[in-house]
Amino acid sequence: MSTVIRNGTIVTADLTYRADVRIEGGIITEIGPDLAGDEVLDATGCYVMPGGIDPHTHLEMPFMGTYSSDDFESGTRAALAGGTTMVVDFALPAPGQGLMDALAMWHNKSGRANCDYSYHMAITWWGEQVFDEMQAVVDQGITSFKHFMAYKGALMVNDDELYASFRRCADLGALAMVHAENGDVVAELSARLLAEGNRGPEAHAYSRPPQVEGEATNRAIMIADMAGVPLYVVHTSCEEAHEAIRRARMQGKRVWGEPLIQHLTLDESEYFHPDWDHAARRVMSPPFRNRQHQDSLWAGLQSGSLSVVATDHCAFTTEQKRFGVGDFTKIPNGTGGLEDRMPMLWTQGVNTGRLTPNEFVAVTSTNIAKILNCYPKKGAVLVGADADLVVWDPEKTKVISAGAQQSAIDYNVFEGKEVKGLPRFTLSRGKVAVADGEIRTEEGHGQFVAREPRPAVNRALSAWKELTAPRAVERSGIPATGV
Ligand code: DUC
Ligand code: ZN
Ligand code: ZN
Ligand code: ZN
Repeated sequence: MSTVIRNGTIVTADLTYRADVRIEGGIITEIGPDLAGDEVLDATGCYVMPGGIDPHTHLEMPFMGTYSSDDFESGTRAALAGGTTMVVDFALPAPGQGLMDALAMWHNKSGRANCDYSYHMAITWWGEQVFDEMQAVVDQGITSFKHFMAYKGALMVNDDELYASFRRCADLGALAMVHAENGDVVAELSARLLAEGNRGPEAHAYSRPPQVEGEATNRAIMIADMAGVPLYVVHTSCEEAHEAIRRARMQGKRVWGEPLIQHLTLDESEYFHPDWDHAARRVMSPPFRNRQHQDSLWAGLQSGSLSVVATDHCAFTTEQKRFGVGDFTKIPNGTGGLEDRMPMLWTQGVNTGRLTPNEFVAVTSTNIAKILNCYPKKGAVLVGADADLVVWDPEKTKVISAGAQQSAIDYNVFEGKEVKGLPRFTLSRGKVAVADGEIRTEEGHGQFVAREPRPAVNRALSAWKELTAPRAVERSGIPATGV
């Protein structure tokens, strides 16, 4: 049984050309003119692109006294509806819990996934057990480790732990990742705001100003440099953090920044909405920023100083958000976006001329496949690659509305936004999961994507050898002053 995508224009991160695509056994087996197959998908007027990869999701995650409401079934269904064919979720050990134990929990949840997936492992505490188990995690194909520099008293790790874990990542050929916000300062600002009577969702934004993100991003970059490990900074939301990443990259450091579709398209005025629910539904960390920061993020994508657009999809219902009535620090942090990332970025990026279609493919799929070392299995339209594809209709429009979404929550932060550019077909390893808006997903179809470590690349920093292998200076003669 073969499937052929006919009459489309293939768009990859570096090429645009007319060709048909043949798929057999979930794999692309031929690319060329006038192909025939058992099942034919008409791509007339459409672009045939690598399916999106969202490297930042929190599905069914225990967090802030509850669980995020999209699980691997609804979350990956939302992903496919919007043209995303792979998600990378964060396996999150509770402090004190073993990494392999957490991994088993995540494998259990992801059995319901409709599309392929991988994980990053979070380092939420430090000790000999964590150090040892990091090797086992890498052996299981999970080669990226996330560190929270915020959420003091819960998930946060301190600088000594960060440095130790970064060193371990370097030795294992793994990628270090950070949520970069200064958790100590956030805790102080939050306490002060509450003491002064600021209890509403707008205080959440005041408690996490750009400075806390800029400081932590700089700190993580410097610590990663000293540890000799490549660094991926998740949810880069402001110019201060972007500036640090830009500078590091210009210095030849392997550092990547990931703006979210929410930060690119929604601004801080959302927190001043008179309706408490409206504002609280948009509480996430880092918070939405002002227009100057948004301009900086777009410029980063255009110039290449920022590499990936993700969602940090972490969906809570209105009822869950209301845990924080009277105390903004108890509003579960997180917003959805899995279904809307690709159409929103196309509409506000490609249709405005800020991004080319090829750049769109790079930042939604190919760049992260390379960073996470699963390219060209994912992120490519090549013979031998997985047939994770989206047939993208640039003329198709809709108005985003919670009533029509796949996500399990009762609202959408992009409600009312008009998008132009939507999937006609989304294919997960060759299986048509979405056809003209009709959802044909298959629970459990998704497979785990194991990734290899990359020992050569993480030792690219010039300072690494000197910093990790110091030699005592040999001197002769008697020192001029006492020893
Ligand atoms: N930020 C969020 O808003 N939610 C999940 C975790 C995070 O860092
Ligand atoms: Zn985060
Ligand atoms: Zn996150
Ligand atoms: Zn299947």
